[in-house]
Amino acid sequence: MENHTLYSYRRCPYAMRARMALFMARIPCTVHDIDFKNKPEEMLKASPKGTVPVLILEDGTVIEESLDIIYWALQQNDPDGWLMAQGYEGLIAENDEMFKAALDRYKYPNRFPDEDCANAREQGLVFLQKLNDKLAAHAFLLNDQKGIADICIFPFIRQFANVDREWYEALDLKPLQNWLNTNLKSDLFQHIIKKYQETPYCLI
Ligand SMILES: N[C@@H](CCC(=O)N[C@@H](CS)C(=O)NCC(=O)O)C(=O)O
Repeated sequence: MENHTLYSYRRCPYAMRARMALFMARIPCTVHDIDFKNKPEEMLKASPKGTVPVLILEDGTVIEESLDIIYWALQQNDPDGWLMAQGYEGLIAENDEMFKAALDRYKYPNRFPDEDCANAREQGLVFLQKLNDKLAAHAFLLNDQKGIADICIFPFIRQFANVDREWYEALDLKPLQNWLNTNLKSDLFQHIIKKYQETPYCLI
């Protein structure tokens, strides 16, 4: 087992994007797939906020936000120059703030008993349309190459699409739907979404 430790959860979109960046950067680490109802004590000691992903480096440094893990990983090794791209920060922030809020209210309205969540799907759709406009002009979000914006955002679009597959498939957003399928079928995603019988496991 390797000495960098990642606390993760297979289906968490933040953990997915961190695993994709770590794999892209070929950083060996030992991945603990956690049980939310029984979070490991070592993880909570390192990062009391209790969310995944959390990366603990060999020297004890704790990186406890998915974007910080991604930036750290790509600073070590960025084979396709993802950090050189221009203009990804704003789009990722829009995903993580506005779109994620709409996704949660659409997917889990009973977690927001004091709010009217009836418009959440429409609010999310505005972001889908914005991405679709970009994807009508080039194959990936920033240009014709997959990059940091794509891996940071598509795990959330996947969740949104899966809430009501029939509704999503009927949308007139072909470039977006093709982009999501391409990302889901990619070797990168297939590798990080594999089910392991045992935890911890080695990501590389
Ligand atoms: N801002 C954090 C968000 C991470 C996050 O919210 N992860 C969720 C899972 S998708 C979590 O760990 N929730 C803790 C819980 O449900 O107890 C990041 O980017 O790493």
